[in-house]
Amino acid sequence: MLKLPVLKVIPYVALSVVAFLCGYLIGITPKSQMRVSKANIGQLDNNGDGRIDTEFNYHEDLLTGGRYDRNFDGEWDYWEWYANGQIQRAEADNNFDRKVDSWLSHKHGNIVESRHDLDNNGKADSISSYRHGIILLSVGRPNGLESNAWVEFFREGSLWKELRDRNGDGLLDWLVEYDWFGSTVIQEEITPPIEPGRAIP
Ligand SMILES: [Ca+2]
Ligand SMILES: [Ca+2]
Ligand SMILES: [Ca+2]
Ligand SMILES: [Ca+2]
Repeated sequence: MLKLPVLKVIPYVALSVVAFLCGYLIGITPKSQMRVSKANIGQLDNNGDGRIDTEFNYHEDLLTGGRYDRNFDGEWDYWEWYANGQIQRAEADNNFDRKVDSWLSHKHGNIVESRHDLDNNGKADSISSYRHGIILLSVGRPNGLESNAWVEFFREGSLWKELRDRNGDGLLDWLVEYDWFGSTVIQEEITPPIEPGRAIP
């Protein structure tokens, strides 16, 4: 029969075991199948096709980078860079043509800016800004054009207003507004047309 002091210790031991297991799970749950090599590289085959499609890099237990093959075609299409364990920036090939078409910047773990190449020539055509990780504004400057060809406004992550330069004269001349369901509620000519710089808050 167990003596009293031993009985008193049992709940603490049980608690320690639970805490250890929780920590273990928190640390590795998403990477439970991961192979970690001596070179501090962790690799995963998420779809089980025998090809590595996710790779993490570590330095002294801190994540320094990652790359992903999201469509499982054997080509990396998303890259991330970390500092002090927090994501700093990422690049993506969103149409899977093996050319990067999106560049993302992060602060305190949240995305703050993204640039996108819409016509696939390697040059960004739009710049989006975010607050608390949620898109606020997107400005279109096709291939680095001096003036803005369009300005899009978002509320709670949904597009609600856009101003466009439809005739390419460098002035925004067309206004469209949407409701919460994405239906157009206003669509009209802006008269007189406005300088793109004035459209941005
Ligand atoms: Ca795979
Ligand atoms: Ca891929
Ligand atoms: Ca691409
Ligand atoms: Ca472009």
